[in-house]
Amino acid sequence: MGIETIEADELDVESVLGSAVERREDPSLITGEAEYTDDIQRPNMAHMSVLRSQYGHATINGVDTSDAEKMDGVIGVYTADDLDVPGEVPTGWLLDSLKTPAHPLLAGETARYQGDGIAVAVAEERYIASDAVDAIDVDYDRRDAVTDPKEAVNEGSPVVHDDLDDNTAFDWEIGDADETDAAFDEAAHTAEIDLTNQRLIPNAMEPRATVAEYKPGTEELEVHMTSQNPHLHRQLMSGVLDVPEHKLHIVAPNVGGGFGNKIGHYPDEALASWCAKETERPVKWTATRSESYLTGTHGRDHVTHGELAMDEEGTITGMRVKTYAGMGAYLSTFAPAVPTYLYGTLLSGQYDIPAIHCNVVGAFTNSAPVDAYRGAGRPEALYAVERMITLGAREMGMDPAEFRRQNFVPEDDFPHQTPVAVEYDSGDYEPALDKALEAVGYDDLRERQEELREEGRYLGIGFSSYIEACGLAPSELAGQLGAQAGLWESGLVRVHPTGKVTAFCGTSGHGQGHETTYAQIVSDELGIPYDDIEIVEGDTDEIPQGMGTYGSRSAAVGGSALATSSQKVVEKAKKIAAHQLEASEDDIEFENGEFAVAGAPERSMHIQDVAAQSYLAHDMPDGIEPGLEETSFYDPDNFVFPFGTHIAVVEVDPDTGEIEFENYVAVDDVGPQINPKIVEGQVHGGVAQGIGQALYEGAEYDDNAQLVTGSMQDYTVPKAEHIPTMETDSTVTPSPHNPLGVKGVGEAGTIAAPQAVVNAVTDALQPFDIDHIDMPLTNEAVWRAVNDAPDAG
Ligand code: MCN
Repeated sequence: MGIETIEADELDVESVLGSAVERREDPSLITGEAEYTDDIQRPNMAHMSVLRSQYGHATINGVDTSDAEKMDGVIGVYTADDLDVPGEVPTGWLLDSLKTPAHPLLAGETARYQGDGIAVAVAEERYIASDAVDAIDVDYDRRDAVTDPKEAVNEGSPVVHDDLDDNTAFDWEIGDADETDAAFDEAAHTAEIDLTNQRLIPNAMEPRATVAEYKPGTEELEVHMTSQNPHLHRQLMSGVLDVPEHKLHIVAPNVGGGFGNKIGHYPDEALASWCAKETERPVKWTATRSESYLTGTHGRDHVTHGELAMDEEGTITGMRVKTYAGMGAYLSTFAPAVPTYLYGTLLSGQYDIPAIHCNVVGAFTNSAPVDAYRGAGRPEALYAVERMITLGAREMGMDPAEFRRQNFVPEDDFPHQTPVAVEYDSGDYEPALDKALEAVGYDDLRERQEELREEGRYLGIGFSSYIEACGLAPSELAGQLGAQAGLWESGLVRVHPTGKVTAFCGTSGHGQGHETTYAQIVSDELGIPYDDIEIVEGDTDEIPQGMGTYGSRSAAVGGSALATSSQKVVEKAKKIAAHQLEASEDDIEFENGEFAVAGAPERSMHIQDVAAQSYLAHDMPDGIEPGLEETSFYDPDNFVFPFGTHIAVVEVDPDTGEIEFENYVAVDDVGPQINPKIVEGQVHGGVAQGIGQALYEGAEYDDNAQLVTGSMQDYTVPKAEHIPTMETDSTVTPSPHNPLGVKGVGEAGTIAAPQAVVNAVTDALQPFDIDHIDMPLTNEAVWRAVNDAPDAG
């Protein structure tokens, strides 16, 4: 089933790019050999535990640590008063109207969400540290709390930050309000929807963890941590702890999944590092699963009203969107960018919409901070768009596939400028839709749907024609939009005297298979066998610089940095080869690693032999330095825009609310695929996460801001049995913005799937006149919708 893999020894340099070679990282990962942060042991290592607020909102009158301090094995107990560093966790993205209340490492006077850190204990053993935390006595005054983003900005709601007037974190808009209002004034038809994009809790297999070690002799702080972006963490932590960057060494060993949850700078890793310096002992902290639920950044949390305007023929003329986006109690690192620039700019979807206006109000709430979660803003946008499109088709009485086709950006209109700032660089949407229609056997399916309805059975077909913007870069644009960092990527390609290669990239994979795909890229560019190439990521001392792995940027930006460095290596090697072959550089041809004199192929030299000569350096061309390694900082001109159509086919039992998948087809266009097996795996995983949101997952806080879905017992993460067998296919429209033509795939499935499923379920329930059910579509939610429906009888 699926794409067949090939083994590395079957690869040759002619076809290495695009081959489904098996992932080279898997043997160590699946045999337990791979080292994760929590596996790290250091002599004399101590352990840290964090006391977390038990209340969602409370005044802290005092913290009594005396009992904890007296316990055997306790090395130190620290509160906000003990910290002697700037200690303010910064946000990494600014907006014009953004309020940036302080986010201290430890809460001093006010706890603003359940899980807010109040004190830490460092002890000889993990369980002693945990017991010490239990022995700390906090004098709290509980306060009213608010967790719903729309309610939070109402007058009279409890205010999360006393130094702010209200809970509005920002009020942001994009698009032209007047033009959009005019489109609605003139519309022949409109469709509208109220929807919630529920708060989600990311569930990486490995919880966050840190091992920090301070070396007093050199004043260096070495921090191993579960990071998606070690250099970015170094930059942020340097400010928080007042340690210069060159004295801060961050390493991300194997990281067991991130999904966006390990991008942000949290207090805990900095606290463990501070404790290591304070106690002059290596300090380990590993979050429990419950701590992960309480304090790891959550995703989504939108309340949205959306409207679509159409003319007589069903051509879309306008879209209006108002969204309230929960930020949680503090601004996490990328939080302000997620519901704004990663959301509003994608509202045009695959459609040619002349006027769009979107207003987003960000709200502080008494809940865990919200940040990027696989897709980050784009799943929220495409869910809103594709639900509106489905209702637009329904309003027009048109087939949902044909309504989409009629409104697609036409193939000859690329690059396409949308009314929400972004320019789609390339695209061709109909072939993906057609492939998906063919794969599900659409015409027959509609007939079968009719027949089954006669029998009282409810089949539904749900479309998601999605687009996404990823390959997060370019720096200039990011800077204009408020990013506090560049979004380029660095790649260093070092050809050793033996002709073997070590390539270093500033991205930091944590499950995506970079060691495999990057080696494929470098092998293809240099013509050096795949097995001779090693990839290194995740270490700030080894890699020149880096921005990390998120926003499906690694292939497009990191891969391009490595490709560019490899090309520079070939350029230099060509000069050396020409000199060795006593030919003019202009006469040298390069193919599959071999430099040959044009017209005299017997006069040739392999790049691996050139490498040996470059270090031997006895006979170098004038002006050429010895050695063979090159570095690039690659910064593209635009995002890349993958797209596709997913179709879910489900049967719904209206008596029980049960949903059963009959089929799931995913046709994705991510440009040329470096490794089709890895692409397929990313689509599978992404779709599984999207189905999780559609049917099962949802973080719930009660009125006191207590997280009632605080463990896997209460928060349903889908199991293998809940995920349908998927049929995947692709179209290939290369991006003009990078040397490989690639577009990201890491988030595509998660961006595409939720609306495919919800559209399928509401399609099945059309006979009951059900237009919308909020996710997650649990059996109960579906059963209730059917029972409350006008045509329930
Ligand atoms: N690839 C390819 N051909 C393409 C595009 C990509 O072969 N045309 C390959 C890449 O070389 C890479 C993989 O597919 O090996 C994913 O590439 P890309 O889309 O660039 O995404 P990133 O590597 O930057 O990964 C980030 C992305 C995000 S944002 C989330 S969230 C996510 C995801 O990847 N989290 C993951 N996939 C995950 N997979 C695992 N196992 N664990 C996570 O935490």
